[in-house]
Amino acid sequence: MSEGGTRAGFVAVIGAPNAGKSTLVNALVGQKVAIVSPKAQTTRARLMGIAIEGEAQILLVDTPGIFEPRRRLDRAMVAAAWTGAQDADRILLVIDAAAGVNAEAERIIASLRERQHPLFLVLNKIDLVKKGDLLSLSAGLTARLNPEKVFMLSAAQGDGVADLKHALAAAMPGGPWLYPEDEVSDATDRMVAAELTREQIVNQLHQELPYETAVETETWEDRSDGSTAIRQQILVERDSQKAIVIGKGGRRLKAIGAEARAEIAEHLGRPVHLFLHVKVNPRWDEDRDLYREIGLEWAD
Ligand SMILES: Nc1nc2c(ncn2[C@@H]2O[C@H](COP(=O)(O)OP(=O)(O)OP(=O)(O)O)[C@@H](O)[C@H]2O)c(=O)[nH]1
Ligand SMILES: [Mg+2]
Repeated sequence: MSEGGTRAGFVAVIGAPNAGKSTLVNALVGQKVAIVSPKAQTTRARLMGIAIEGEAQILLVDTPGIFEPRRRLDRAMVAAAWTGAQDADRILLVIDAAAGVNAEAERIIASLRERQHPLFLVLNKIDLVKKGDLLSLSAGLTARLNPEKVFMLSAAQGDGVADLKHALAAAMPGGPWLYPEDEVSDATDRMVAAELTREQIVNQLHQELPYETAVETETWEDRSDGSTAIRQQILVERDSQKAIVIGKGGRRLKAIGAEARAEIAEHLGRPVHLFLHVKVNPRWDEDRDLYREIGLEWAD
């Protein structure tokens, strides 16, 4: 890559929980770097996905959804999202066009109006809405936020993603690339592995439970036979939750482990032995070490 025409910059992807931010980051990168689920509050910590378009390197900061924080973990998540936005060259505000401007989106809009940060507006999930509704949503938001550009797309189906990528590339400042060209994210293998297990928990379990769960890596051993042995601990807050995660005769935990193991092996490109066990810790969300492990700053 020649120095002359290169560009590189940061784009903070923010929005309400479940708007499709992580899906969009994966679509822009062209592979899965962030976990996704139909439930709100899936992303816990900032994660950078790296997309390349022509001479531009676009560093996409996927952030936790912004919502009204109640407990410490919430505050840390919301703080992580706004910190991601602070120094970005562009903020990409993702709105779920099917949900419209809900209370959570309303809070974010109010905050953005105060910040006056260069903004691209993305109306996502257009596969779910009628064109007329989309246009009035777009008009209303444009009047309030004055974005530099507006995109209507479907992150899940890929429609409109190429246009957005192109426009982001053009908006990046000139300068050398900040990461090697084969790098797709800033997450360590250890973090990716824990996230892939958490993704299975979120997707295979119901109700509030996923939110009250965390995954911690205990040991990681790259063996001489080319395989990797990983021991992870699933933290839950109550005994009753432990029983649900384990399931009848251990079936649920086995299913979570089987899917996670396959995904981790694919990510690492080597065979994986995954050992999962469940531990009850009613106050895991008050454990400072765990925050560090999952990439969050302690919120006072
Ligand atoms: N129909 C449709 N569904 C979508 C689209 N984009 C994302 N989704 C779905 O919306 C849900 C949430 O997607 P995520 O990417 O996890 O959303 P997020 O904004 O990262 O959510 P948090 O991390 O919880 O804040 C998932 O079930 C996605 O498959 C889209 O363009 N169309
Ligand atoms: Mg997410």
